[in-house]
Amino acid sequence: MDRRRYLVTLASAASVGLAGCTALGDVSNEVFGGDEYDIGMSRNEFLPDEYEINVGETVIWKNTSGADHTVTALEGSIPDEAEYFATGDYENEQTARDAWHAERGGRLGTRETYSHTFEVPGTYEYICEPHIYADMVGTIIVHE
Ligand SMILES: [Cu+2]
Repeated sequence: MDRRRYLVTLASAASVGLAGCTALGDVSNEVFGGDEYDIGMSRNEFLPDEYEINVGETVIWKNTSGADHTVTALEGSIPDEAEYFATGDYENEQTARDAWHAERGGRLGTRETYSHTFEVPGTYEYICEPHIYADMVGTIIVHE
């Protein structure tokens, strides 16, 4: 818990510091290097594929492979009250999935990260749109 809060704070501070400094995009790897993420993405798996947190915590995904991935929540498999989430910040699942096929929208490239804060308890299922055929799916369980 303490480690997570510290990292999230650190990450926010770093992105503020890097605003307008995109030529140094690689600097973000220093912040998220090593084990400073929660869920890695291999060639076609979320690692771990099941992850548990408490309400209000933030999950950080990192693409630890050479392939492009997405994090795309399954609208019918998240709590009713929950905010929809997907890389690219699309409003709903259909838009997110269509965007990937149209223009690789929501693409998370190698070493890029994505984070989402979970405010509603329950079970959330999500997929990687480009690798759903390989069963690249994940579950987040959020406890009260
Ligand atoms: Cu994938």
